[in-house]
Amino acid sequence: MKLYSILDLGYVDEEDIAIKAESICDSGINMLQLRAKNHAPEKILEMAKIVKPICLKYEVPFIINDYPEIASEVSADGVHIGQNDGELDEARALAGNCKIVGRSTHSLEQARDAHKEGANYIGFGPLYPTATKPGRPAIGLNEIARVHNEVPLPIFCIGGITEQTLPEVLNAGAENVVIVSNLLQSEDIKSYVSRIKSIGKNSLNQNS
Ligand code: TZP
Ligand code: MG
Repeated sequence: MKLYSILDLGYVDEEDIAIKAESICDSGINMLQLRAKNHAPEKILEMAKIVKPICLKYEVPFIINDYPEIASEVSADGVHIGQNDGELDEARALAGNCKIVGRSTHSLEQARDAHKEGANYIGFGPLYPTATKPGRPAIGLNEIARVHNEVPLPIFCIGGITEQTLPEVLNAGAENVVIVSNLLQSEDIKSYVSRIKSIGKNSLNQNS
């Protein structure tokens, strides 16, 4: 099970991003995204320049949400694009040397389309209602097995995943997960991630 963490400025103060990025990267997560829905692009660029060397030090792939140009400018590993953020080809062209283009998907159909359009991975959710993406209806767990059978991409289930919900998410067939608020609000990120990883290892359908 890969664990994708999002450094979401809805939960982290701007002045704390370096220390948070360091403790997240040091915890054993597998990928980190910078997501700042209420900051100007110039500010996001500044923050990306702070987070990038930390990811490099821990060899954690670094993804920028929403802004392929910023991803290109800081030589991030990738960019993450929502359903309303335009074509993947366009994002890839703007993202320069970034190899990874991820797409948010909220249904099986969108997941199939993202594969056809050349996404390198998809987010699939929100599985549960979540304050991190207010107003976006939960899709539940029913399509998880099917999306894994039909879409040959790395799939990251997302939305309302916590220590408590993770076992049922994995039992429903999830291979990889994104956890945002539950991880950022945990008291000790390193021990939180080690508990999450051990839930992943103990799940029947996991081999890593
Ligand atoms: N896309 C779908 S749900 C979501 C995003 C960015 C937020 C997930 O956050 P949390 O706090 O893990 O529910
Ligand atoms: Mg977006």
